Amino acid sequence: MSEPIRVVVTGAAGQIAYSLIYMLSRGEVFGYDQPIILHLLDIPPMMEVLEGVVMEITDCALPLVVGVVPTADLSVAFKDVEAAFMVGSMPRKKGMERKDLLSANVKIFKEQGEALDKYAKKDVKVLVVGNPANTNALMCSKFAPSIPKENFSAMTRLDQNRAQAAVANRLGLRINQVRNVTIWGNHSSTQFPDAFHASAQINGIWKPVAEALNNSPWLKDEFVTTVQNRGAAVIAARKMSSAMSAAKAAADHMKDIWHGTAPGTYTSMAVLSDGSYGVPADIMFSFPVTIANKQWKIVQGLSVDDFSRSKLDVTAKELLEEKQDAVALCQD
Ligand code: NAX
Repeated sequence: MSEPIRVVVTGAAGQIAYSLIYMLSRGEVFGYDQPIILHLLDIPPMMEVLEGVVMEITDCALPLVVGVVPTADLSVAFKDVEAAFMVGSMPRKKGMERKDLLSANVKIFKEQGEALDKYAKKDVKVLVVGNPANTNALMCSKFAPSIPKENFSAMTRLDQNRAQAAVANRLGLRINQVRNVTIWGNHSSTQFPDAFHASAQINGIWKPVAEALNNSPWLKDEFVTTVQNRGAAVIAARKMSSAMSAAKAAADHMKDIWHGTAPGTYTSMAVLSDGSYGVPADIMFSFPVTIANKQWKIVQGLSVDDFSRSKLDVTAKELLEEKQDAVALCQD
């Protein structure tokens, strides 16, 4: 067996973490022969709840979990971690303006970025889940200057999984008979779910999804809005936000970072824009990426027609505004 790695989950007493911790502990992300030491961070009022989570981890009798460190102390939580799932954040409360939410979260991600910088391994891979995820990831990386910016990403994998499932459902296929559906931009309702470069396996042959759907207008309207609003639909039905599917997506995202993407496939994640596809640089924008040796590369050369261009521009504009607000809040 290899040496254990230290993995931190923030917001560890919350509902996404409750599913995620189990997936990590089973070996689904880092490998079925990779022992882990779980660092579980939450805020002081949640320590009793977190103690209950620790009891359950113990009672699961999981052979890969060789240590559990519950804490509210950032210096303990981030010490020597090689992977960080940044799930904890301030939820939007009644009467809260978008700016109030951003303000609370910028403060959290500034402090946690500084702690990562100080205590984590320099090759730590940081996945931000807590909303507003893209901008939180940007701010987190800015306050961790000694860690490569490429090591930070934000999660749009849940949106991608939703989009892939919607296409598979429409075509009556299994989930793994659809590939390369992309989410562009922000993890918000301005995101652009794009199936124009996706393929579907029909009778054993891979063909473009648009062709399989006879260029149905569905791809430009209902598909896009359904994926954009899926989170709200889950809340309306469950009276709570997506948790099991969000945890699965976080596991998928980090698994791809750790083990790479399969040949011929790519995945979506929000990473620091380098200006590809005319997207402004220095925002965390979701792109299609391939991953090898724990390094991502933005997939180049996909065609962007006028329809897609306008969608990319809308979501980029929102991210630029979020960034401006976040930067201003840090100077206050
Ligand atoms: P919960 O409210 O169940 O859990 C959040 C946990 O974070 C709580 O235990 C809370 O005490 C903790 N927390 C708050 N401030 C903290 C801090 N400063 N340090 C450490 N922990 C802190 O929320 P949950 O449903 O688990 O969702 C967590 C976050 O994921 C939310 O911001 C949510 O909006 C976001 N999501 C992001 C998604 C994405 O695709 N990027 C999808 C799912 C989810 O909506």
